[in-house]
Amino acid sequence: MSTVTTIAGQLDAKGLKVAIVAARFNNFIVDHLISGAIDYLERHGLDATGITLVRVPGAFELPLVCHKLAASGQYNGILVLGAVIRGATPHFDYVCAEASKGIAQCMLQTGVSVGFGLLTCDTIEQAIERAGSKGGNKGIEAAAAMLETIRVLEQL
Ligand code: INI
Repeated sequence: MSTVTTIAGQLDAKGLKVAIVAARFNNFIVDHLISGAIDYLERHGLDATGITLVRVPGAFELPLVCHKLAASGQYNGILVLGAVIRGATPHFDYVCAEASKGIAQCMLQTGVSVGFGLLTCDTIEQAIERAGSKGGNKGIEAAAAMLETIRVLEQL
């Protein structure tokens, strides 16, 4: 193992500029993802002035705004937060598919680290579990992944 060249990202957010794009739909869940993510980033050295929060109507609007922010060249990373909860119609499937596909495309097209903090849940209970209760907080996990990837990309 000693001869293996290993590139890994430090979880140090000092000096970065990060944009958080968050859906207002299901805000009672999304607000917990936002506060968890901001708390995580600040505890890892990011000054609050380095964080820009952009609100969009719903998950379907996340890719467009994510792409505009990433392409602006002003941010080291983008964190996408939202919650899609299954209803009585197939609407859920279309919103989840387009949002996740668009967010992945944004990351690949711009080369900017994007944290994927979009909950896709069958029930409200599943969403609550993942927004700061027994399933942890997916906003924090996505912030950590975005940060680690920023620091990896810097070394490549
Ligand atoms: N948007 C969400 O973020 N979560 C949902 O659960 C959701 N559902 O279930 O409908 C949702 N729909 C709105 C969608 O994202 C768009 O904002 C809307 O279609 C207008 O473009």
